[in-house]
Amino acid sequence: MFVDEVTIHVRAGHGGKGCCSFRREKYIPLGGPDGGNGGKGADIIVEANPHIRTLVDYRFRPHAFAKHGGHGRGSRSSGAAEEDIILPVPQGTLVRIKATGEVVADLVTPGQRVVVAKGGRGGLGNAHFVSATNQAPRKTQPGEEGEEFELVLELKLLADVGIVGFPNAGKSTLISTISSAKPKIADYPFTTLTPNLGVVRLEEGESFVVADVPGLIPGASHGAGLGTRFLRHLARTKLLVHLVDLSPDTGRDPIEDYRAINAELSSFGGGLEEKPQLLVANKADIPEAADHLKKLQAFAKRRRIPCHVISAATRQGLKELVYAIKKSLDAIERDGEATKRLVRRRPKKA
Ligand SMILES: Nc1nc2c(ncn2[C@@H]2O[C@H](COP(=O)(O)OP(=O)(O)OP(=O)(O)O)[C@@H](O)[C@H]2O)c(=O)[nH]1
Ligand SMILES: [Mg+2]
Repeated sequence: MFVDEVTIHVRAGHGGKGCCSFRREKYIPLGGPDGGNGGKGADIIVEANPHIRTLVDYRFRPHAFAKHGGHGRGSRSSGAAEEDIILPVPQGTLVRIKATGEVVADLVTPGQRVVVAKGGRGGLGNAHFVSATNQAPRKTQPGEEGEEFELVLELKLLADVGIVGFPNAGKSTLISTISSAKPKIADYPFTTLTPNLGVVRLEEGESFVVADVPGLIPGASHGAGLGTRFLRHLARTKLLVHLVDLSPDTGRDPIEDYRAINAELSSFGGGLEEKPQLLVANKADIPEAADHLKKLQAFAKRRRIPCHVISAATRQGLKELVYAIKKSLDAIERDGEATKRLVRRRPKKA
């Protein structure tokens, strides 16, 4: 099960109490105060773990309570400090405090960790309060309370490239042919219900990560189809591959499709409308698609948008597309200016 948002309740441990005690030993009169300090309460830590793919575990285990620190004891014994609790999450997880919305962590690199709830400090025992004027203090401190929060964990997948398009456009077919991903492919809309990631390897040992997200339809931003909730997984991508279905079976116009998807990206916002795009026409192997292809190419030429023509099924144009994607990613990495030349940003009115 793919879960990309959960609310969890975390409570760090309280610090242990400081102890009030006096040394009592035969032949040692006036042994003096010897109450130890309380131990520190355990922290709650969230850590990015590259072996975890979703937040599903927290759906079933939404609470994490860390142990309290031990109380101080006589003979200046400090209370035990308890072991911290580590909550593993997928890379790309954003941690927010539910009440305020404040982002406390964005865990991107493997092993990156952050203390989300601090354990309370242990209280001081009476031995600590000895002074020249008070040689037998009875004063102790209680332990501090551990922090407690409702946290929202939100996964935003890490991918370099996102594939967008109508259902059935061939997004999953494309990711399955260019990458290691093996998603379900079928001849009906909304085959893909959750995002898939695939690694595309180039000959030179270089690679990039592609995300296939569920298809969009007009009105998706208002909840039509599967809505746009999966688009958040494209927020971190550098480039979008906008896949247009050339097949006449759709009964739609590919130029209208292109506009409709862009309109949905714009209403979703979050910078998706600004992302560089590659326009890619799929299903060029279908002979009856020639008309649609011609129309789309003429449109792209007028707008001066490069249009790549492929067939994910017969692999026509895939090698060129992979290299075009790589070239664009390199350009985006190098500088924004080259980006503008190579991957023309979608004109405002397209
Ligand atoms: N003729 C032809 N059919 C294709 C091509 N690419 C995909 N298809 C077919 O189109 C149908 C839909 O393909 P998918 O890859 O599942 O499409 P999708 O965009 O992932 O669809 P959703 O997951 O529903 O959004 C399948 O029957 C594919 O076999 C292509 O290049 N040529
Ligand atoms: Mg699919």
